[in-house]
Amino acid sequence: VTVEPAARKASDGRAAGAVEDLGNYIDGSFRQPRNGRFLDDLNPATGEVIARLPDSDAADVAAAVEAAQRAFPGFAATTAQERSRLLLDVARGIEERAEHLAMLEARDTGKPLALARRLDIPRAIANFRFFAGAALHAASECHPTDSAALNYTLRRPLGVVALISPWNLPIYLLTWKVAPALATGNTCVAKPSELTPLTAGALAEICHDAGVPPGVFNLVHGLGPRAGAALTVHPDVRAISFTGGTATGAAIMGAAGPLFKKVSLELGGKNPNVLFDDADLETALDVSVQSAFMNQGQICLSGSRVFAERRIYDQVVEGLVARATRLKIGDPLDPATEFGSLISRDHAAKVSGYLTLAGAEGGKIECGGARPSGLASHLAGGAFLDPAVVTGLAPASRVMQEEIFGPVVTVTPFADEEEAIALANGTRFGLSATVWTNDLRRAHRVAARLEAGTVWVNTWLLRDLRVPFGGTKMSGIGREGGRDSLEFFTEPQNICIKL
Ligand code: TXE
Repeated sequence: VTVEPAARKASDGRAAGAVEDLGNYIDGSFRQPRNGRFLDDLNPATGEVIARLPDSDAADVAAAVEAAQRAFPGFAATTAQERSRLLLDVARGIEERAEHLAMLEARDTGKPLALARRLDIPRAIANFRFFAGAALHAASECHPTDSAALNYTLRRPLGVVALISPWNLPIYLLTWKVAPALATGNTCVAKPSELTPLTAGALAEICHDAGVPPGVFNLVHGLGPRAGAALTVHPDVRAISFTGGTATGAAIMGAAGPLFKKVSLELGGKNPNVLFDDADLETALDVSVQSAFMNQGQICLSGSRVFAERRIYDQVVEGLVARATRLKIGDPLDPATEFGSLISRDHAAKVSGYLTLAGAEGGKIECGGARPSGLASHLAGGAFLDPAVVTGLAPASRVMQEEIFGPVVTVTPFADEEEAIALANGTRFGLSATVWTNDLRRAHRVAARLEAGTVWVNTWLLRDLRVPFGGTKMSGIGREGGRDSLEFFTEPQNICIKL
């Protein structure tokens, strides 16, 4: 069953030419928020309003959770084959609309269209294909108690799960949660970032067209403290998978704790990128500039703290500055653009504030930090900022300790392996780390001592969807990916049979 395009939007009948009103997607249909209120969705590169999204509140959340609750028994009873096929159909729907989705993502986030085409949309497809396969391969354990008993473990879906996603990789991260939630037979309510609602709305259309039954995938737009918070405390939500800032993660953990909900939190990072002097320096620098500035530095896995062995320190600073200043900055929709707009002017102001602070903390801004010159006039209202390389800061400085989540990388020299490890671990975060060396033994030795959920050696952002993904310390709790996702979204039940 497909709905007519007109019925897909919660239009309030405003004049043609007005921006589109997005709807919540609840129980298989697009609806206006009950309170009738909408928020503006901006294109951060131009400042123009490109859509309006529901400013949903607890009433919309309740309707979505109720629909998901009603749909749960039926969906939980589907076979793994059926769910796998459904996920493959969603993947195909994304693939068929890949170009449209890439365009939506670039307009909504300010990221280069080329990046959305290369990274975000292919990954959304891969997430659905991967968990379509995983659904078929899931197995459970058996613990024979000698000849006395046989224990086996059933893994049941949880029920209604809440999926809360951020603005930096909107469809990439939302599908990373939706696909395993549905693969394991749960029903869900998704709450995408209020800053980037467009691809989530398109995903609802794709799920609808793929035949995902009403109530299985629900989407509620709106503000974090209103719609998001209502979702996290709803008594019928059994688990929360959240990706976003550490402060928000703490608020969610605080709200969900007394209600004993299962939570998986993927939070911030301040990831070390350690270059030893035996590394293949050209490759290390090419990848390090990506690691620092891809997606305008707004990736939780960004290598925002570079540590360079003293002998190569000057080369590293020069190499990063040369590469950063060569990045092609401009209109995200120009396919040649490598570096687009930040998510908002507020966020750009926050990032600029850190550069001012870097100066006050004794740092030197080697390049970047200003508004790029020569931008086209339609980008005059955009949230642009030149990528910045900062040196001379103390490891305890705020700029080296706090997640900036923007195009700012610090470079710090180190004397030896011990110091490199101490500097790398010297933060309250622990999401990822990168090590560059051609010494095999050192690579293993250092990697094992780094306090990070993921350590890359001589690479960055190389992701295998089977591996456990997540952070230690203030970077979160829990792991997702492969078997970890299947386990998060299911409840183990032990059955003990006396023999
Ligand atoms: O993220 P939020 P924001 C970091 C980054 C950034 C900072 C704040 O440093 O500057 O976080 O960004 C929803 N209950 N990261 O404010 O608030 C919100 O609506 C339930 C790092 O944009 O964490 C959105 O859907 N939900 C990060 C989602 O949480 C709530 C990615 C994420 O928003 C809520 C993004 C609440 N009380 C930001 N408050 C990464 N490391 O990947 C907000 N939300």
